[in-house]
Amino acid sequence: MCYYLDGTVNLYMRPIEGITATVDLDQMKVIAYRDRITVPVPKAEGTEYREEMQKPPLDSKLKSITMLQPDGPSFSIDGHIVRWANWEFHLAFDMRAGLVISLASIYDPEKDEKRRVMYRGFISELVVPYMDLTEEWYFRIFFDAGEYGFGLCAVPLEPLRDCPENAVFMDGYFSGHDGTPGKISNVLCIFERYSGDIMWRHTETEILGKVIREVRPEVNLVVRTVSTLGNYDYIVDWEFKQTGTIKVTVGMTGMLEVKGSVYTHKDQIQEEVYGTLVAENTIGAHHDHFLAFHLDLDVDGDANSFVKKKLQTMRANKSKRTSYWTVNSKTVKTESDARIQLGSEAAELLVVNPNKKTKLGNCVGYRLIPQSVAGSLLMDDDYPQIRAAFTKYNVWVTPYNKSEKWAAGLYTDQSRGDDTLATWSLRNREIENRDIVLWYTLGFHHVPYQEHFPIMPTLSSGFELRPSNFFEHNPTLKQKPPKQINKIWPNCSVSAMAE
Ligand SMILES: [Cu+2]
Repeated sequence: MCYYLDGTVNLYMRPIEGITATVDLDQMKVIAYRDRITVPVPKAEGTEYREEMQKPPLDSKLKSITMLQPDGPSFSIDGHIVRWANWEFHLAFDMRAGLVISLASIYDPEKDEKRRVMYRGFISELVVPYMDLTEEWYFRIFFDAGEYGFGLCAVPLEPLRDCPENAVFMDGYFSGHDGTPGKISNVLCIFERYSGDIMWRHTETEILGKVIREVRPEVNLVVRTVSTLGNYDYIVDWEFKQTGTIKVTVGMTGMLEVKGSVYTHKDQIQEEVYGTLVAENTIGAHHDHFLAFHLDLDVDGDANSFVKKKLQTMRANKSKRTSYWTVNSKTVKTESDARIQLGSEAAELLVVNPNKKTKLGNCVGYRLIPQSVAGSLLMDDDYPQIRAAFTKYNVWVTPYNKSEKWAAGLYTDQSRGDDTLATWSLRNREIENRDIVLWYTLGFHHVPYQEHFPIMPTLSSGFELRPSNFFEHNPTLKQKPPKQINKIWPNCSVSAMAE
């Protein structure tokens, strides 16, 4: 791919279309060169995104803002073990997966013990297939973890910008292709997030003569990493909540992959252009982002089962109502029944420990709450789909196997789709009451819009792993909320600030 750097640092917005160079990597030679079509290079004007390069006047309506923790953070880091509130987990950095969370356990005050939730969780693969069939574009299918290294492409985080004032940073190490150790400074940041949200609350107004109000503010612990893969930047947050929830959010920002075009107005377009005109001579190409999460949950031990609770509509007979819904719970026995395309039916998806029950007799579990149900729209016989077959389903469950880590195969670069999550799952192994891995494919269909030019505002999605009959009751009752900060500045009050 060729880009024109003149007049901008936003080279991705100035593609030189129509050129294909074929390089023999063994000989390190260009062995073929083709200049097929002539298309105007989009202009540099309007592609600048740096603050100092914007022409005045700049809008400065926002006043100062910060995050304060006068007593210091509430977490501690011991080597790579992080402890915060009721949580403990290990942080690692991997050149292929990026951030790896392992040995995540939560303290249960009722049992007075730490209970394992997740053995290991990481991004196994990230694929971005483009939907343009022309000669210079049809092959643009990027496996960002397997081909480029989601960790290798991680970038140093900038204090006060990428992470808030109260963040602590950690470096990442990897071995280069010749074995030389490499380092990425500040590759992870760890911070407590308080954004004014409510963990839970209630105002009781039904008791005559008094009002009872109880509000618990939400404070969470976030581990963040950012990987910049060419034009795109991925912000990955693993967030731990006192309620026992692990929330993962992936934010996408950076540059669209755009195509140079002869068109300057939508009315001129009479052919399939495989995208949206986002600026003059600039087409933002249709594409997807699919992230495969490897979630090796160990809910209270490693013998786990996958349970599908279908919500079924029932006809009511002897009632003034005609219908209701009820829950039909089924333990999934083998891999084939655990492949799920989300959105087609109402169901709760849980990983439970069938050998451990609450005092009330419910199996202890964690449930997957997906935010996105997007799955691949390509046909099964399309080459990108064969290689990225994990995108066909949003949810898969496999028995743990140490060689099954990378959803698009160990050797992704020249893969033909014979070593993927989909091919492993074809063995249809038993997954009941054993060490299992839950795979969630987080998908984004990306139809570009003009606001994504010249740099795209972050678009986020993700999932939650939420305790479900894991605790005997809401586990946060005895957790004291953080101290209110205005007490340390007696002269500063809300009303004074309002003036
Ligand atoms: Cu995109």
